[in-house]
Amino acid sequence: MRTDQYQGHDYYLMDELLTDEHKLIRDAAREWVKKEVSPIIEEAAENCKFPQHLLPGLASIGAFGPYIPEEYGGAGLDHIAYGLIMQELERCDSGLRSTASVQSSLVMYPIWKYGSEEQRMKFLPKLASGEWIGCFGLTEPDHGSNPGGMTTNYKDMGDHYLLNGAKMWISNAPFAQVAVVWAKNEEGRIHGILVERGMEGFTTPTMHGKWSLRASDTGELIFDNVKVPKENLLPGRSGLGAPLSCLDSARYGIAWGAIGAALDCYDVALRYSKERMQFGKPIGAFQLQQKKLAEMITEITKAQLLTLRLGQLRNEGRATSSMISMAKRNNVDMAKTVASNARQMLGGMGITGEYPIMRHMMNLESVITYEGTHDIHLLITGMDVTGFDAFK
Ligand code: TGC
Ligand code: FAD
Repeated sequence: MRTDQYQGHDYYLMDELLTDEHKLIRDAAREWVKKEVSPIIEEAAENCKFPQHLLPGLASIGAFGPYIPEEYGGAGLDHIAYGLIMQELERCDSGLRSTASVQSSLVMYPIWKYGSEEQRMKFLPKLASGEWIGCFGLTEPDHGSNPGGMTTNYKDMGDHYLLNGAKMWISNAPFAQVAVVWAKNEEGRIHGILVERGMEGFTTPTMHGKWSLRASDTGELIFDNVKVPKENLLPGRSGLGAPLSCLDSARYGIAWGAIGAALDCYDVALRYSKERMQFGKPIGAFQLQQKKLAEMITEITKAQLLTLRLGQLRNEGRATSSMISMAKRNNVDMAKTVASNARQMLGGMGITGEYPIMRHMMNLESVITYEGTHDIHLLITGMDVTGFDAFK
């Protein structure tokens, strides 16, 4: 990959709406990414391996639990700061953002929100420092969009729980020390349970053959009569609403992250359009190429406005799940379109690893599928505006 020459794009002067702290955090994340990740990300994607040596650096820029209170090792920041960090990470690679958003929103968040004080003190500081990595097991081989149908279950054996079942498509699973697993009890009620590496009967095979999100490790979680200590059950909330509330936080981060991927594609295409000469002119001087660039920056700017407003509402506790669904769906779709047009603008060079666009395009195929597919989020909006539940 070439030197990372990325510069932010702020067509509607949105920086004026950010605090100095927001800008400081974003710029620190950007610099760290440029120095530590951009030079190696293409190789990581080619090798289909998350570069684990980046974990302490991710912790140092506050990417693990930015909004978790400092007493538990988090950075105690607001949700806009969280979003900006996710944007800078996904500007480089969606898999990098995935690792951080799973750790923050899907592992630290449920332990903080629904865990006991002992669980918080045991897990959160180590997760914040990157010493431990976590994963989130909701999806099963036969239950993806419909997690409420899950069959993973546990039985009360008196002094412990006995866990059986399997989860699939789990980010970070192959190297996580702890898994937040959603399973049904004997009454069929969903609870969160913390399963730790080393527990007998618990294995995490890597999933191979991905053409997308290759710089993120994905695996299965297999539970074969795993004895889980009773103190590992999350006591604070049960029912499907518990995991779905964690998804709200992660989907919110993805809405910001997708803007990062789009910004990178736009940035590369804009620079290329000024350098690449055809018919005696830079290709950026042709109206058809200008149309692509003008539409890209228009859509990016609309997404930036939508998402910053969502961040303000989330800071005030007023962002609804359906608002978050709208932003996740819109922004990922927008990023996919930007990436596709940017790739065309680079001609043949657009399909090579010398530029990041093809990698972003492939990554976004996962991003539009996980955390609720494009169509599931449309149905959530449809349900919100009509009052009719298309899932039932
Ligand atoms: P439904 O009957 O509508 O709801 C069940 C209960 O949940 C409540 N609820 C929510 N609570 C908090 N936040 C939300 N977003 C919520 N949505 C619903 C609801 O009020 C109800 O509560 P209660 O008290 O009445 O029981 O549930 P349903 O079975 O009809 O399903 C609804 C649907 C389809 C929207 C939901 O299942 C869904 O969102 N499906 C998509 C599944 C999904 O997103 N999976 C993601 C897995 S994790 C992942 O992909 C990580 S990728 C990470 C990375 O690498 O970045
Ligand atoms: P399905 O649910 O089988 O959907 C197939 C198609 O049917 C989709 O187009 C869908 O939109 C459509 N469909 C389904 N239901 C309806 C309906 N009612 N109406 C209309 N259309 C419908 N999960 C985790 O728990 N933890 C993770 O860390 C995690 N990481 C992931 C990482 C990657 C790289 C990927 C690809 C997935 C990950 N997932 C994770 C799983 C992800 O959340 C699921 O893939 C996703 O929820 C969709 O489920 P599915 O793949 O089973 O598709």
